[in-house]
Amino acid sequence: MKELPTIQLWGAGTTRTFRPVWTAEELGLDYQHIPIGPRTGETQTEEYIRLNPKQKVPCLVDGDLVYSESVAICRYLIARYGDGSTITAPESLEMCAREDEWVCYVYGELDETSLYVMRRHDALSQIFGEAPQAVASARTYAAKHLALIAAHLKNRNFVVGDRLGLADIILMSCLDWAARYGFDLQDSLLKYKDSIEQREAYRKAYAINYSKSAGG
Ligand SMILES: N[C@@H](CCC(=O)N[C@@H](CS)C(=O)NCC(=O)O)C(=O)O
Repeated sequence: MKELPTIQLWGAGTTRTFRPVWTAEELGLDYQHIPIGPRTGETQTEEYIRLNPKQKVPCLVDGDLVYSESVAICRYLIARYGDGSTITAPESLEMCAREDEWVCYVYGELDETSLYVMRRHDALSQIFGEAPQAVASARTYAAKHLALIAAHLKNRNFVVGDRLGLADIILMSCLDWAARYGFDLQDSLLKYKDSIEQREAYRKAYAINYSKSAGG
């Protein structure tokens, strides 16, 4: 009987679960995908709570190692399995700091502060409460930061350096999310998005992750 891969990726259907799946596809990893969704009860089983007491997706299991948090999972996979041929970790301290700067910025300002606030207080308002003012203000806030990112991406193919990296995984997943929320993306963002969408690993991961349900 064929042995199961030692890497398990738990979670499907959301922007956050897309990131590890895409990273694993870029790295050409052999992994088992367990497509549980948030708010379905699937994160509340005893087995899953043992892995991730936060009861959130995504979660990675690699042998004895277990990590939650989409950024941490992707960073781990790239550092452990990247061979420099597809997605790469920066080589110098300075470039690592530059990558962190972009990852923290995009994750903090676009994901958590804007898009997820919109999701919590609109589509998920039955859980988190209706807050139209917060949703409108998060939209304006996201638009401001999308404009700054658009300026950075003029004449660039990737967020940092000249290869796909963690910052691209986080940004592209947020741009998909922003597009679903009807943001008018600037030309440089559209060009960047179009070019990333040509990647086979991106397309495969998109099909795997979003065959369940789309969300934040
Ligand atoms: N900061 C976490 C966020 C994880 C998260 O909030 N996941 C959502 C789905 S996108 C979830 O599992 N929600 C279920 C819940 O909050 O009960 C990450 O980036 O992985």
